Amino acid sequence: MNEPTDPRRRRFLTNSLLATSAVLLAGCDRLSRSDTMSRLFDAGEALTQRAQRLLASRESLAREYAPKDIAPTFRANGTTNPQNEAYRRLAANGFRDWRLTIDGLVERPQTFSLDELKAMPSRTQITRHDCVEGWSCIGQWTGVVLGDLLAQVGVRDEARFVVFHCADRYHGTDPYYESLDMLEAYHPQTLLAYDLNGTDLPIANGAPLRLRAERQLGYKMAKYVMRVELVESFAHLGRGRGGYWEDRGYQWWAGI
Ligand SMILES: Nc1nc2c(c(=O)[nH]1)N[C@H]1C(S)=C(S)[C@@H](COP(=O)(O)O)O[C@H]1N2
Ligand SMILES: [Mo]
Repeated sequence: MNEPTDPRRRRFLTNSLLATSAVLLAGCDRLSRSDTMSRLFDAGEALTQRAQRLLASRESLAREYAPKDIAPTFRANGTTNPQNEAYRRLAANGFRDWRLTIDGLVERPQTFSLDELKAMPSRTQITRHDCVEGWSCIGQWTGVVLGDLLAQVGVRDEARFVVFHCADRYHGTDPYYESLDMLEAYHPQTLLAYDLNGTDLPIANGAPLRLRAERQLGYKMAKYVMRVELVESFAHLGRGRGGYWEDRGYQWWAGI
């Protein structure tokens, strides 16, 4: 993983690593003082290894592909054309009046136009999208690194999750939303993408802005993102499970 440059991001990652090592070291210390507990010590060591492997895998990059691997058309799924009046008006005007809001547990709540997001440093990545329904598709995404945006608004220490509020109601039911923990939010491949395969993100794939969290299953990757909210808990949202599909029985943790 790239060395995080934003101090808040670096502090978060360092703290979570230190907290984990402190717990594990404390455990090892205690065990090593007793000579009758060497078998338990071995177990402790195995636990340390497993924890380190888990942490390492949470920091690892998703595989990136070559341009020749890009699918001719990126499949669309779920909502592909939001019907609500507000969204349709924004789309009819080429999203010139669209604004992304970032609020909740941040120091400086802010809105961004599409042009403002496009003027920020961007990242481009070719990755494979995996949907639980049993299909995959490789596409090239360009967008703002979510961690850069979070640095601009200043995340408060109480924030534990980033919630993505979307413009659509899935099949006219409840508003679509999703959430990530801070480690996933600060991952270098986690983007708010406005470009697919070198052109503006099509409406079918989430125009004007959608989440890419490349180590997660497809349903985490909120399309039609209107608002990013930093929260301590998602108990008050939807049915309290952290996402539209989570509220209907899917796992909140959708790592792949
Ligand atoms: N707002 C919103 N985001 C969404 C969905 C949706 O219906 N609405 N469907 C999810 C699912 S299940 C998948 S697989 C991907 C599909 O993204 P795609 O249409 O670009 O293939 O978007 C996810 N994000
Ligand atoms: Mo999906």
